[in-house]
Amino acid sequence: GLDYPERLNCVTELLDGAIARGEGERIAVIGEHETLTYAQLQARVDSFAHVLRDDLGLATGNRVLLRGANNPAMAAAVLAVFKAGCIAVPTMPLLRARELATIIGKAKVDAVLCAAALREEIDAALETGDSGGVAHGALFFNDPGNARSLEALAARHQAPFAAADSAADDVCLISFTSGTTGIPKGTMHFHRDVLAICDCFPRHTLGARRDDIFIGTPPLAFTFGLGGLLLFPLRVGAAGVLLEKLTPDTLLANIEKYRATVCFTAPTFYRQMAALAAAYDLSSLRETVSAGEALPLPTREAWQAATGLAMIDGIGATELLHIFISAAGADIRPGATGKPVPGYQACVLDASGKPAAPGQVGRLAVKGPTGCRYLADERQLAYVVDGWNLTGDAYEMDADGYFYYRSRTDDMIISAGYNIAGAEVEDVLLRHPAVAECGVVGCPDQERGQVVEAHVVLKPGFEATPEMALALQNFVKADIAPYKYPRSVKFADKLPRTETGKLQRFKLRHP
Ligand code: 3SK
Repeated sequence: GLDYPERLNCVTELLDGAIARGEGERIAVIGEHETLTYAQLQARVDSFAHVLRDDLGLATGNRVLLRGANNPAMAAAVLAVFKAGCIAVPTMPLLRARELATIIGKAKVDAVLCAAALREEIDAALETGDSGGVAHGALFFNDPGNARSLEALAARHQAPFAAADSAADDVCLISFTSGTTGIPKGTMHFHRDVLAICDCFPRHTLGARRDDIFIGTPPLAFTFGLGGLLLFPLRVGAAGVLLEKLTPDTLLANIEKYRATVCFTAPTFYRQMAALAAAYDLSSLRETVSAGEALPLPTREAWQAATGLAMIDGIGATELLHIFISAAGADIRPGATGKPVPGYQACVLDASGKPAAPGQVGRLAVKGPTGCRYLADERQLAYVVDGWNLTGDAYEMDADGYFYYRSRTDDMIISAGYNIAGAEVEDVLLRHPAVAECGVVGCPDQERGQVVEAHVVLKPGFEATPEMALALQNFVKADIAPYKYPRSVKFADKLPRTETGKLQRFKLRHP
């Protein structure tokens, strides 16, 4: 059972609890430039938490935007926000000023902790006025030479920090997902949710162990990475390797270097790594976890042929915090994502909302210890119906209870593990002076699962040339996170629309 006490601060359990159990001298996080034991991580978290409370003047429930690449300082910053009883609002490192301003405004952010290397876009976001500003200001970390950096202020606080006496169902995390309408959705999660994800997938499916060394690519700002690279290792006294800017080659090299035992990344990475794996000693790996997008069977097979490892596939969602359907070891059925992770229930609903018969494709519905609570968003009513979370995925269940992914049921494009709202890319393209109309959809792609494809009608006087396509791509890259740019641009004379003028995106999609 997942019976947590009514008063609960997740960091007390994850970090302070580990130290009380005698794990203080064990390695907790490994970064490119520093490695911290559990005791050192606790000291860092405590000093950061003092800065939040004593220097920034934050109170329980204040919201702190976090922006940084994967490294020990970013990990300590997230944990410090939880421990101080504040609410972490992690943001993806690639987001641009306009996207950050929207999040700051929507989440009513009170303060910002940002890595110095990523400062430019946050400064621009705060200057625009669209964000509404942050009342308690911004501090920067990984910023040597700055006398008012997070670390410089933290150095003045050596005393232990008493964790905020939070309730198990106090919100500690607002994680943003891109909405299909282009307006990002904030998903709120409690202290108990943070522990619940540690006590479900990693315990029952992965079999996380104290001697594990976790490694992988997802940013800590994405709950896939936050769980897989930080929370899951801490829960069992293991270590997480937190590295910035990984490529398939450098991930393999670092698995070898750190003798990593568990890897978390997306299928696109595994596909590329399979081709390179022979050059590395990967004998330390015991489990590899694929999530973020559907795992194509050829990728599973290529990885297994290259490494001998049977991949653990999983489906998760920001709304549910982490993986809720998966399978490992002898339970793996190639082609299927798996079965509901213990703690979760899943079913497939037909068009009338009733359980579909085995073999029939329908909407996936999930129930469990974590669930969707959107921040001030009426889309909550569509996502959670009768206590079931409708994830937007079309699935089929077989007679043995295995779940098979079929497609997305909404307009979200999933490319190389990134969720991209077509409507958001359309909004940017429509600001280009040459664009009259556009429709953005996902186009199936061997490498990335899907790529963003823009169908564009140009205004009179503009020519549909390769130069124009490139100009539109660069225009998008300059305005929003570069991974959202349309890799394919198709020009058309007109777009398919309903009689009422609504764009028929399904007609733009490839069969
Ligand atoms: O969005 C996803 O695909 C995901 C996968 C695993 C864990 C968490 C998330 C959000």
